[in-house]
Amino acid sequence: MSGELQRFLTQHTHLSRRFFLGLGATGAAGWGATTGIAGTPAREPRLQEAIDRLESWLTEPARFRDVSRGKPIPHTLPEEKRVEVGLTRETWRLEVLSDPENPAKLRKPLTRETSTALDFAGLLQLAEKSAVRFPKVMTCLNIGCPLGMGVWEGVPLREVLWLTQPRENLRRVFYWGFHNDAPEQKFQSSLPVDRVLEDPCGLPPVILCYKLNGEWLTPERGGPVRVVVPEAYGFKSIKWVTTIILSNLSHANDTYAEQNNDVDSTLKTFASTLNAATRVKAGDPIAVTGYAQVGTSGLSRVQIWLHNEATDWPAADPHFTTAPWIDAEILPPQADWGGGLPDRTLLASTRGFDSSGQPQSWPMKLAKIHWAALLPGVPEGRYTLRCRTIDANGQAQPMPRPFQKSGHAAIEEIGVRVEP
Ligand SMILES: Nc1nc2c(c(=O)[nH]1)N[C@H]1C(S)=C(S)[C@@H](COP(=O)(O)O)O[C@H]1N2
Ligand SMILES: [Mo]
Repeated sequence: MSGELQRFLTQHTHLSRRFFLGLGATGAAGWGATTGIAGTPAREPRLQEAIDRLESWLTEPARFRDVSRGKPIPHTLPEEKRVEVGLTRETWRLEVLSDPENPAKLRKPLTRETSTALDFAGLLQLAEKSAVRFPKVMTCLNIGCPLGMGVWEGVPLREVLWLTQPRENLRRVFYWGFHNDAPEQKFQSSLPVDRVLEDPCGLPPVILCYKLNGEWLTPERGGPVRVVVPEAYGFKSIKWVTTIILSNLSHANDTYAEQNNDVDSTLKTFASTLNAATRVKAGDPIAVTGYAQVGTSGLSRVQIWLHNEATDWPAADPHFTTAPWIDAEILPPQADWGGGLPDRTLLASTRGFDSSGQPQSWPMKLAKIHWAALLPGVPEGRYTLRCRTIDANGQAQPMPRPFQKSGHAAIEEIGVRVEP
């Protein structure tokens, strides 16, 4: 490391510490403060302003980003066509069949032919006893950034599986949705049967989902019924589900694998910025806000680092592990959860929340959280702003799973120009 770089880093770290020690954490507006004991100084105004502009925790169903295949895309079909093909609550049917190629032994498959396919009323009947609700961020493995954050409600898939009275030779479950009756449009996903039957490590169950944020699932979000797999990337959560196959196949058989994707990957922990000025004045503190996806390995810290591009970074440290990262503040839950919840008491019966509707742990796993930091002012120059997470196992991004095809975890880089 050059002497100049060393000096810069030392100064940068020092400044940052001093800055942070002086910062209180009293939340104004929607952001209640976990650390906001009476008497702590308010946040620096420009930081507070950036925090107040942050998105809400939950996303309104209509504001999710949509990732839908099909020609035409099933949710764009006119209402009468949707009625005809079973894409409404009145006409939906779900078949649960044995795989002809790798048969599982079922006493009572649910078929259209024998009029035993499950209808929506039948699903709601199961819901009376076994409905569950849980928060989950929907993220596309290929796109990387979350599509939306929701409270998903449904019936554990195992309840429907048991209706078929399986006896033996059952190792895998695969499933697909309506795809215009065109075999080449079929988009299927799959799970080991064990994951359907049991919920390891405190995970919520895999569900047949019919509500999002307390409202019936819209056609765009996969309604009337989609699968939702809590810990998985979006492609496991098949929309417009019509067919479940119980199979003795011993390996994954997801359509998504064709794009070189790692179809067994679970949600990764990573951070991204939402607000970062790309042009600032020398010496002015820089307010930065962002979100983190809390993957299956949890989240312990979010950190940021402003690197002066005039100084090279040693190639031997491609993940910047020795950089003078500083901790951002992980923001407490907002007073208003957003997402268009019709009834705030919904959260009181949602996994991860207590009976008063407060989260049982924070940052919450399989969800998004938000963070904020104020960087001290720096001299004129070109800089790169980076943010990263450190998961609950102490692994810093992009580790422990740096490969793009198992989900996005690369450290984000934003150019910042500091002007005189
Ligand atoms: N039937 C069907 N289900 C699907 C898809 C699809 O194209 N068809 N896309 C999948 C992918 S790749 C993702 S990332 C999520 C996106 O969910 P969303 O559109 O509700 O945000 O849906 C999944 N379920
Ligand atoms: Mo996706």
